[in-house]
Parts: sequence; C-alpha cells; structure tokens
Amino acid sequence: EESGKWVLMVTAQTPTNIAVIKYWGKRDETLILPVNDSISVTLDPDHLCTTTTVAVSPSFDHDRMWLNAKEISLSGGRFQNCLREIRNRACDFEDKQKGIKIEKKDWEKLHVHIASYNNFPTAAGLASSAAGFACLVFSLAKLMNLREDQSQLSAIARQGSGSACRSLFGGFVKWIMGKDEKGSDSLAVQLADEEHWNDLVIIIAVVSSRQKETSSTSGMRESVETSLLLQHRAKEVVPKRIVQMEEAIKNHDFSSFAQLACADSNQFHAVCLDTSPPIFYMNDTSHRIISYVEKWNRSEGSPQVAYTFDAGPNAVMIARNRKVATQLLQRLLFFFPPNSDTDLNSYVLGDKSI
Ligand code: 2P0
Repeated sequence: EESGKWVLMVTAQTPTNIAVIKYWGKRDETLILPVNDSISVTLDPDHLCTTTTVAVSPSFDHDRMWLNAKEISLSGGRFQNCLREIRNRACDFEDKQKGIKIEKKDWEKLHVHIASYNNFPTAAGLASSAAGFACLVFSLAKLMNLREDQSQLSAIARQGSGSACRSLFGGFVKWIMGKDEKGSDSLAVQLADEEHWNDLVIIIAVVSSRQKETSSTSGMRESVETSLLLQHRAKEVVPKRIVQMEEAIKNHDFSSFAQLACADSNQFHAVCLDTSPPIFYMNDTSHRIISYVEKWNRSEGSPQVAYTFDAGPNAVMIARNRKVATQLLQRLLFFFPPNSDTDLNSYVLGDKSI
C-alpha cells in the first residue's frame, strides 16, 4: 500500500475488579504507590467491562481519545505517563503482506487514536477507571509489540489508576505494594485463576447512581494526611489479613474469606470516618444491607454471603454458591423493592463471577 494510508488496530476487553482487601492511601501520588498490599476478584469479562480499540497510522497528526463515543482530553498526567511508558518499550513491528514496517524509533513519531466503551453506565458509581486503564495499557502494549509480561504491564496500568493494575489478570489478584522508590516492584500477580473458585457468585446492588462527592484520589489523600487509623491499618492490620486471605482463597475457605472481606470493608469505611473532615461513602440503605447480611450469616451459623463497599454506597455481595445467590437476590428484592422509598433501584447479577 501507498505509505501513509495504512491503519494498524488492536481491540481488547477488560473487566473491572472488586477489592476484598482494600487499597486506600498512597505513599507516592505521582507514581501511584500504595501504603499497603491489596487483593481483588476480577469479574467475568461479560459484566462491567471496558472495550478499547487502539489504532495507529501515519495519517494521524495527534493523539486522540473517545470515551463512550465522546472525545475526551488526553492531556492528564496519568494518560501521558502511561503513553510514555508504553512508547519507551515499543518494539519493531513488520507486516510484510500489508507492507507495514515500524522500527522502534518510529513509534515516538506515530500518533494513536483510542476509542473506549464501558458496557455499564459510567455515572452508576461502579468503578470504571480500573477496567479503563487496564484495557488501555493492554491494547496499546499489543499494538506497539511490547515484550513485557502481564505483571510488568500492570506496573504501567498502576500509573493510570491504582486499582487498574489488578485488572490485568482474571481470578484472584494481589497488588504487591513493593519497596522500590521508583515503583518497579509495585505490581499485580495472579493468586488463583478464574477456574479456581467458580462456585462464588457476585451480586452488585446499585443503591444510588449519583456521582460520589469525594473522589477516591482526593479522599485517600485526605485520609493519609489526617487519619491515625489509616497508619495502624497499613502497618499492623493489612499485612496479617493479606496472609490470611491468601490462605482462605487457596483452601476455598468461605468462612474466613467472608469474615476478612467484611471486616476489611468496614475498616476502610472507618478510616473514611476517621478522616478530617470525615468522608461518608455509605448511606442508610448500605447500612441496612450490612445489618441484613450479618443477621442472615449469624442465623445460618456460618457465613453464606460476604459484602464489600467501595468509594460509594453500592453493595457488592459475594455468595458462597449459586443456591445462596438465588436466595440472596429474592430476599434483596423483597426487603428493598425497586423504586420504593429506599433508593435501591436495580441489580446486576454477576453470574459465575470468578
Ligand atoms: C480498591 N478503591 O482497592 C479501593 C477500595 C476504592 C475503595 O482503588 O487514585 O480509583 O486512581 O489510584 O484506583 C479506588 O481508587 O484511585 C480504589 P487512584 P482508584 O479497589
């Protein structure tokens, strides 16, 4: 083909992840280095995911990006950091049939177009930056022929959004906080693949679709600056919980898994309350869901459902199996009927979530 007319494209799809041991607080804001390890579950690819197509062509004259078909600015530091890290590692590429040859040094001069779609409403208060940056980094890495493995790519996605590094893997994933000042060892590793514990079913109850008032980035900055509980949590509590959670996952020990996940969610929200001024992410409906699940678990004699809440009021519930999930959904719909005075208005069933 005539030079300048070709377009090279890659499309990838990445699900979001739900932390069961939470990330809250950075020791380095620019590199996005956390104050503690975290552990998450990656959802099935067909639920809450981002699909991203990246393209490169000599006819593109600047980098551009569209999110849900609307053009957005790429000028943010986090986008630029990810793009720079990927371009630095780009490798030679050749497609003889199409007559395309790109040498390592050419990638710097070539511009990219990025189109990204979320299959869930961005405003629903469900984490979108995790899937978004993971998908962006993965698809650009494929396009530019990077030789890095998934963990090394996760360290790049981390610089887009902390929780994004965990979406480079399916199943159960640990983000190791690392020791290096430059962040080279702050990356994600897979603890167990998507088949390891596939009895679990995740149900997400959308309690409110309003945008949260305090973003995670500024919320965790304020917690680091003002919360003594955060210091205690990062140094004394999380390191022990990480070891116990890894054991629970390895042994399919749902009782320990649920106790740890619920306790860790509650401590994260306690840290938010311990922040000055205090941050309130959960609302009355969230609290009622917690009380309800706690009561059910106690009446059964052992945990059947784990709950966890992120930087918003929506409940993520993990049922120990499909039978429990069916019961849970029926009971939620009974106690929190859609469009009633409680503002619990819809459910997303993450079936066979892990
Ligand atoms: C988590 N969250 O572990 C925790 C629990 C929210 C509560 O990671 O500033 O969007 O981009 O690194 O990753 C949300 O924080 O924040 C988050 P940045 P991010 O999933």
